[in-house]
Amino acid sequence: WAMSRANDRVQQWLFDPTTLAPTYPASMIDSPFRFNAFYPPDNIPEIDEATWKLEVSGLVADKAPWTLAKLRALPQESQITRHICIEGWSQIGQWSGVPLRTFLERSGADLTAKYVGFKCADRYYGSLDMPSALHPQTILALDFAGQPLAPEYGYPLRVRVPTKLGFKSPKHVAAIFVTNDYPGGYWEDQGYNWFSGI
Ligand SMILES: Nc1nc2c(c(=O)[nH]1)N[C@H]1C(S)=C(S)[C@@H](COP(=O)(O)O)O[C@H]1N2
Ligand SMILES: [Mo]
Repeated sequence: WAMSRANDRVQQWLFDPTTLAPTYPASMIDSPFRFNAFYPPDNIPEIDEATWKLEVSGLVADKAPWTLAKLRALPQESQITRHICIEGWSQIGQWSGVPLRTFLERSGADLTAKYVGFKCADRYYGSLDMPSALHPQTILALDFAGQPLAPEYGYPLRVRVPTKLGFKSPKHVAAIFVTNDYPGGYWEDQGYNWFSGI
């Protein structure tokens, strides 16, 4: 763990917040797209759009929860990027949604804080360093392949961070918080490197 934390510090220092992950033409999109989670597909959470809300807490001025309609009213960004899983597979997909930077700015988040954390409907959780959270390609994805996210791909909202390994992109996000206390993550707390840039 000490070695992994030292590795995190070097990776954070090397990270260039203006370098973009490669993007691809629509002809290269993989279909069908692979599902992955820490459980089999029959355990995918069932989420009701009518009652769903995104909670916001921590170092944020506006803690009012967000509805899907409110998120869709924000500027949207679409990108075709490669999702790379630490388990040894990768696929190209198209994700669209709200840049996390835009969301954090509209929420009055303290952009000098160290971390942005995520809690998910399936008990998964994760976190990003603030420079990665503010990276122009880091989005709160609402759509996959031009359609609202299917349940297996993280309905109704997932993070998509093309500059990091796939486990750094939580699906089924239910809450976002901004903090200076290291939040860890589902796989990070079992030994995966936290920064995990690609
Ligand atoms: N909520 C949640 N998010 C998650 C996971 C998970 O189990 N639960 N698995 C992660 C891992 S390891 C990968 S590779 C991707 C898989 O995303 P996909 O199903 O869209 O391919 O989701 C990531 N985000
Ligand atoms: Mo993964």
